[in-house]
Amino acid sequence: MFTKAIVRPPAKSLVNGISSANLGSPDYNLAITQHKAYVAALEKCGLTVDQLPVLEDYPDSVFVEDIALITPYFAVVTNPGADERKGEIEGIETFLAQYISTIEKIEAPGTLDGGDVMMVGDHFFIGLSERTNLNGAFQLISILKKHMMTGSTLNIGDMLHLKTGLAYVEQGNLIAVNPIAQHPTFEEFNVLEIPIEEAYAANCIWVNDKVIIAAGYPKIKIAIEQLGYETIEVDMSEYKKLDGGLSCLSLRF
Ligand code: CIR
Repeated sequence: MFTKAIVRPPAKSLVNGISSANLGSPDYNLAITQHKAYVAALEKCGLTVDQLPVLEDYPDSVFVEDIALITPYFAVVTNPGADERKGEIEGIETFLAQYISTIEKIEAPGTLDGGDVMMVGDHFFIGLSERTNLNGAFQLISILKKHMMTGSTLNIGDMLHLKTGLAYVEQGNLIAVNPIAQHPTFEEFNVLEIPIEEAYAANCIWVNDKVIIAAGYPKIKIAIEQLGYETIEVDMSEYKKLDGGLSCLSLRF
């Protein structure tokens, strides 16, 4: 069960965030409203939500998942793969030290974005992407080993991050889009394949037996409810414009 989450409210500079979505520029005021609703959804799942300071110099800093990983035993500050995002990690180590005493780091030339890391119990699947390189992945695997955990890598093709098209919602259930849904690594899971027109919603989050999903994707909502989970919908339209999904907006632990 999770008890806490960390988020970072969007900066006004959000409108200049990195994007390949071709959906136009996000509306800052609407992004703020949606962020508040996202925090409310986490609170509804029983989490206490702490906020990092807004970082005006970093348009993508709202996507806080990419700069750290938090496990029950230690945290990892990443070295984000996009040059324009590297400075987002400033101050994060001190902030995390209030919750957790062991903090590890991914160092250059290794790069790693938290969005490429999916935790399944004590095992971490690490997507190799334009943001996460082999060096960064191997650094994470040796950190995990030190703490009696394991990690493995997989290529994710042209997705931005591993979790762009994949979510583990506990009890052996994986939500996934093709081709990642068919990946042999995930053979042992109950894979719920998401139709391509709802691909964006594959990035959902399990929080204490509820699943928070992007609003407006009815097929995935029904499918997740059929697995036995209560769903909570939040509008993600402004973050979708920057290739950002639900998981990217928080660190949960
Ligand atoms: C970026 O390209 O870095 C942001 N515009 C989106 C990051 C989304 N983060 C995630 O999937 N974990």
